[in-house]
Amino acid sequence: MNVFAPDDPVAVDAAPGTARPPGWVAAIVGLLAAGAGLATGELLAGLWGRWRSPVVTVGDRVVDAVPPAVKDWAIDTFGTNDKVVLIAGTLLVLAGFAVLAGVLATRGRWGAAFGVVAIFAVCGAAAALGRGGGGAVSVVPGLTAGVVTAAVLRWLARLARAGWVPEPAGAGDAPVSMRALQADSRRRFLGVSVGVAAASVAVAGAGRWLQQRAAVTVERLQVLLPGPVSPAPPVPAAASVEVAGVGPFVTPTEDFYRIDTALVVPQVGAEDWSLRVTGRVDRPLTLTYDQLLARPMIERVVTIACVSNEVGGDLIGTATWLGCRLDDLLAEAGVQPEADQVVGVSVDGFTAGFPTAVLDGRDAMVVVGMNGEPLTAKHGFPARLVVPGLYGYVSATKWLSEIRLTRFDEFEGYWIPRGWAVEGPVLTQSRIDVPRVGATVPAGAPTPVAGVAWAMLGEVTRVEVQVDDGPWQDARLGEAYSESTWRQWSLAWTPTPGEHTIRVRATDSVDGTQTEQVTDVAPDGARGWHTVRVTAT
Ligand SMILES: Nc1nc2c(c(=O)[nH]1)N[C@H]1C(S)=C(S)[C@@H](COP(=O)(O)O)O[C@H]1N2
Ligand SMILES: [Mo]
Repeated sequence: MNVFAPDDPVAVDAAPGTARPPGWVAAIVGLLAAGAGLATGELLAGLWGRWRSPVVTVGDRVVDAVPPAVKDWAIDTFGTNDKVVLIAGTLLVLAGFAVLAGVLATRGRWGAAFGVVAIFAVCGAAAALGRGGGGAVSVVPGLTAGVVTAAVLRWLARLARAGWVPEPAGAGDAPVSMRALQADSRRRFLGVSVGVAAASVAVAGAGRWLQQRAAVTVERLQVLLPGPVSPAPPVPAAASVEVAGVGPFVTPTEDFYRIDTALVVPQVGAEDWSLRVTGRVDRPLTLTYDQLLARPMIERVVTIACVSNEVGGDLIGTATWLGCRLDDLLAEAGVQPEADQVVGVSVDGFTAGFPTAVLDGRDAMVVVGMNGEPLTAKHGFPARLVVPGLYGYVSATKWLSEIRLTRFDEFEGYWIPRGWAVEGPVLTQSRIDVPRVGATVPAGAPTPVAGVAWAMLGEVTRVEVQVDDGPWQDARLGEAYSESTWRQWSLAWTPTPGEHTIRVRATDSVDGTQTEQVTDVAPDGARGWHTVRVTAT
């Protein structure tokens, strides 16, 4: 029985269980096979806009599925790197199963090995379905990755099995020729492994490069935004308190906070994009990007905020938005009387809904421009919603593909079943930007205390500052711009030497003064006074 012939691995297969490549060989086999499959997935994702990387689609599903507590922990621990950590975590789990498939395959347990691969291929394919609007074709990268993985797994495992055949009893007597053959097989296995690894890296690299090239960066630079029929009133110089450390009144786009569930920024080309108005409307509408740009545009300076913004946090920003009025668009579609919710649907599957009653004349917009330029991909190119007064999670859908008129008793937006409040009006807050937490300030000299405050129902009428247990002092307010924007404030303070605690609280025209107790951000936004401790020397 010629089970040792390296050129005839089938002979080895005929005797399952005889070949026992060591663990590290099995691991290499599994990992390289999985790597080759994933690389193919990346390549396909780069070849056609409708296909997405299986790693990213699975990662997206993981993001959707992790319990809110784990997600909060990830954001707390890793900050905005939480996404990188999730991708790494997804890959690590995958690596574990790849090794398992390698062990099974190198032991000739082909059925079990391919079963493991099939489970992953099906997961990858299923994850792509119904997300990103790619339809049935979106399963192709996941399934192809599975087929490539299985093929490479079989190829490498057979080579490995030919290279590590147990020597017969009395190993010392093994014929020299047999040893030479085995050594030869092992060299071949290692050579092929290196080749597969190099090819995978090259293919994955090409795929990533193609995906980048398809990015909308170039396309959005070619967009010529129309001018507004109703421009934003200019921001008066006095809206800014001109204190170093307090940002500009209008936040530059590159400094604007970014929050979304997308693992990689969706690259949505304007060419094959359209916006549909659907659901409980008399006349469903479809608008191409050009048709959207052809509508009368308004320009408004509006502050938007995230419900996850802790007291003192920076998940808030103000931009000059350009877009068409949402109420006009919905009037054209004819909202049916029983509809009580407007839902924005993103190309990436995210949804956010708010009451139709919110459209009370405020400047809710389908936005195409931010700070004088087409939206960046990060902030929702080609179009997003902005609704003054509401937290982003219920209103500010980026990469908008559909506006669906529905009812609260028939549809819940993305974050609602995950424990967040159904309605998300922005709560009144104030923040100390200078001095920074833990700063050292000169004792005996005037030093500015300054920051921002916002009240989206009504306006900020007063901001007060308290140092240690002293009296509450009125801060000087920057000029008010509108009810939908924050207000800057400042106060000159001459500290005595030692440690000090500074607090701030705002008063708005509707709800009065902010409550003192600091609360968690869930389920409807943080309350409480922002406090910083500093040292004067
Ligand atoms: N498609 C999509 N749109 C989204 C989100 C998202 O996860 N996906 N997050 C929302 C949330 S929670 C916020 S606070 C705002 C943030 O908008 P920005 O990233 O432009 O600041 O986007 C909203 N729009
Ligand atoms: Mo948010």
